[in-house]
Amino acid sequence: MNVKRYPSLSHWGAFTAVVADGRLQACEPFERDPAPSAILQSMPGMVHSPLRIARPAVRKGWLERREGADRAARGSEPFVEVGWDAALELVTEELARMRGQYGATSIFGGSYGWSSAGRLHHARTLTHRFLNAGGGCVNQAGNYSWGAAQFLLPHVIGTYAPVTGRVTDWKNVAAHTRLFVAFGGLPLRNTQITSGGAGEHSTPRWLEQARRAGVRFVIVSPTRADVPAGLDARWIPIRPNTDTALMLAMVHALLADGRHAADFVHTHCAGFDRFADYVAGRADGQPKSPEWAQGICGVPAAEIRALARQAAGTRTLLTCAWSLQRAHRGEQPYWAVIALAAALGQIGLPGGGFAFGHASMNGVGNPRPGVAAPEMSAGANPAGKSIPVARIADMLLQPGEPFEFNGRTDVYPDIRMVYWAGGNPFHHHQDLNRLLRAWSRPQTIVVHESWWTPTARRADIVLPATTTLERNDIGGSSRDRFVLAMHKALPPQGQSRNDFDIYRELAARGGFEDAFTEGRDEFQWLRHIYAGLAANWRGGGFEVPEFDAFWRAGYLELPEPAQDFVLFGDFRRDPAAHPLKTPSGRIEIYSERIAGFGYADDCPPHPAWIPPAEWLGAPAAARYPLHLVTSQPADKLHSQLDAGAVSTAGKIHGRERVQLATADAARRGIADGDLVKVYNARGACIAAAVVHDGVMPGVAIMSTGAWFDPAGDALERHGNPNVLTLDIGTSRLTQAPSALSALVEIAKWEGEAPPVRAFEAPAFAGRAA
Ligand SMILES: Nc1nc2c(c(=O)[nH]1)N[C@H]1C(S)=C(S)[C@@H](COP(=O)(O)OP(=O)(O)OC[C@H]3O[C@@H](n4cnc5c(=O)[nH]c(N)nc54)[C@H](O)[C@@H]3O)O[C@H]1N2
Ligand SMILES: Nc1nc2c(c(=O)[nH]1)N[C@H]1C(S)=C(S)[C@@H](COP(=O)(O)OP(=O)(O)OC[C@H]3O[C@@H](n4cnc5c(=O)[nH]c(N)nc54)[C@H](O)[C@@H]3O)O[C@H]1N2
Ligand SMILES: [Mo]
Repeated sequence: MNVKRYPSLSHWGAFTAVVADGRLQACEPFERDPAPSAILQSMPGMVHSPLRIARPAVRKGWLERREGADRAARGSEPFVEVGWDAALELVTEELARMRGQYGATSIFGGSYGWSSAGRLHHARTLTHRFLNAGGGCVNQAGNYSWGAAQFLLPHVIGTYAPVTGRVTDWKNVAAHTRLFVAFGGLPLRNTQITSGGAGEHSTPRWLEQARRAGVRFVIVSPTRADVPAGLDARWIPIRPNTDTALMLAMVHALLADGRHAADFVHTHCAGFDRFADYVAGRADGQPKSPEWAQGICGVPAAEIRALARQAAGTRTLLTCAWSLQRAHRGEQPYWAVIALAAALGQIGLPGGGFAFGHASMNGVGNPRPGVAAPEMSAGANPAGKSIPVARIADMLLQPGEPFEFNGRTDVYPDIRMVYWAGGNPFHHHQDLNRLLRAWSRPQTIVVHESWWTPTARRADIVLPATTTLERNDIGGSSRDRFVLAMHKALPPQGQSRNDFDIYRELAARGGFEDAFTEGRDEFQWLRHIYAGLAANWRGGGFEVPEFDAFWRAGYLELPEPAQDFVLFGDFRRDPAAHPLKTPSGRIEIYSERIAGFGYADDCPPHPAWIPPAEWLGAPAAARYPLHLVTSQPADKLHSQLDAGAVSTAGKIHGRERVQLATADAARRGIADGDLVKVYNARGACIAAAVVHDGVMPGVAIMSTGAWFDPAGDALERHGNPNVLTLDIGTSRLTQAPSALSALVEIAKWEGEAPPVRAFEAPAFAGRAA
């Protein structure tokens, strides 16, 4: 057997692809990775899976009647396989027709999604690059990961860099932090992933170093599973979406005890006094006391007081998982944690202050010099139009309607054509039954995919894309010290082509090939991207080999920085010399700018408790008494590799699991392993119950990622929780997704459950020339 080995990279880690007889046999973890992810083991099966899209395919009705076809038949009608030439001609004609008849803002090219770790062949970037070069499109602003933070934090601290990963680093934490309070916990499952790819899974070793250094951990979360195994941490169970009340009450306790940092809030903050008035209840008559908070968040008042005292008495770092802001009113916990950290007065001190996402992704807080990661440019969008990323269904359902966003009022464009490559909206969006209705609005939907995902099945024109293993690329992340060469290990499977080549050919047909390629082929682009990286690193004082040496070695490594990074260390030392990029130059605990937007009911000018639309204290809880938390899946990245060996091994009766507390299960006659129906007014899905007492009563937890498998009547068979989630913006300020604010009820599934069809290829109605 002729065995070959190729260096490669994925968002779940670097690896060596072992290939024999034209097939991927194994993915061996990168030798420099101390904690590789098991997700790698799903790749061999998936790369050669019968779910791969073999040839270009066109929905039958669309092929026959184009814009006259029944758009609601997407997903149920068979496909006709066509040759590449015919497929590319159809896409070219449609784009030209749209641009000619309706203009660039009739084409939605947001294409949100993760696609590959390789940066040249990053499908979403290439989609933007292609559509921008061809005249523009409607794009998306922000992301599902930390969209509320992205648009809130600049008003408060002048930057959103702390959610891109630049927070007080772990080395500094181990050396200086004594108390580490993690709202949303430290679920190590999430640190399997780095956007752009991890050379080294570093979070486990840094956490271990902090533990050995004697840092005490407090985990505030609705589930004990957010306490990493082996960490002797205190678990404080909390009702979902109520951390703001807990944080406000901690400030109340500090103020009441006179333990707050009166000097710091005076020298480094703006508007703390007005916020303190609110906390004291001087305006609304309601002191935000620990007793008040207990009634909301379920944490005993005495415990809130004790935590506030403990935090004030030692060096304390407060960190919030990104999940806290992926919820209705998600701005508030992020602003409140900054206000609490300000009251503690340790912002900018070693090991103190606030941070975000220390375990939301690998590499957050990883000590790394602040130089660039490899990048591919998408160019500017001549149409100059975008919507907040999570408002896609609103946009498709309400063309011409106004919406507010970050101080501006805009109007939803009238979308006739949707173009998607490298994302799975039937994974990532909320209230998928509503998205189905929205999806039936556009005339034409084009998708590039490698597999028959729920989104590919719901397209009119499907173009088969290669996977990372079938092309050459370069990958890396600004949170990781390694940059990886990704060698082509396999020929394109079936008739698939690289997204780059698909767009190059489409650009050629449209007469703008040079604008898309800038005259470079794959290797010329890799050299070009590398040259940009090398120049940046050399400017930072690092030695970098020539491209060919890098390509042969398979990777490039940055040394650990000599100096710790402390968030806002400079500003702390000298706020006049290092002002923040806020209107006052300080941390804005009260924001005049946000006050000017007039969003008082959903984003007032200081952190506040405003009940979310759905939470355990909402009126709807009488009918749907369980708060559904949807977390990131341990055994895959989002919906990627859901049909793979690692993910399918974790399913029960082929379905996603739902975790619930023993008392909640008993009350409903549900036993561990039972199939259940999880439902609310928006929809229902079938899941398998996992019953234990590591979940707070009143809470149900499901991982995202099961491929959407609707059976009609709003029943989803596979356990995709996004049929249940709420599709509204977090607030008019940031319009981010409210995925984590959903109430549900659960009942035992009686009788035979309909079989899961998610992993069957769609029906074909023949092949055209
Ligand atoms: N309820 C709920 N919903 C959520 C979340 C939550 O916490 N709760 N989390 C949200 C978050 S943070 C995120 S980031 C989103 C993630 O949402 P997505 O990024 O949309 O999810 P993925 O499953 O990663 O989708 C990527 C798709 O790209 C395809 N792909 C991979 N490589 C290539 C390629 O080279 N070319 C092409 N053409 N396609 C490729 C994959 O097959 C896959 O179908 O989900 C969001 N949705
Ligand atoms: N294995 C794996 N890792 C991943 C991903 C993946 O798909 N798979 N996706 C990656 C991506 S794109 C992103 S953006 C990050 C997301 O990172 P996060 O947003 O941090 O991840 P989540 O799993 O959504 O939530 C983390 C924890 O928050 C807790 N939580 C939920 N709601 C609340 C609340 O109201 N209060 C408190 N105190 N806790 C709460 C949940 O118990 C959950 O375990 O994960 C990344 N890591
Ligand atoms: Mo994300």
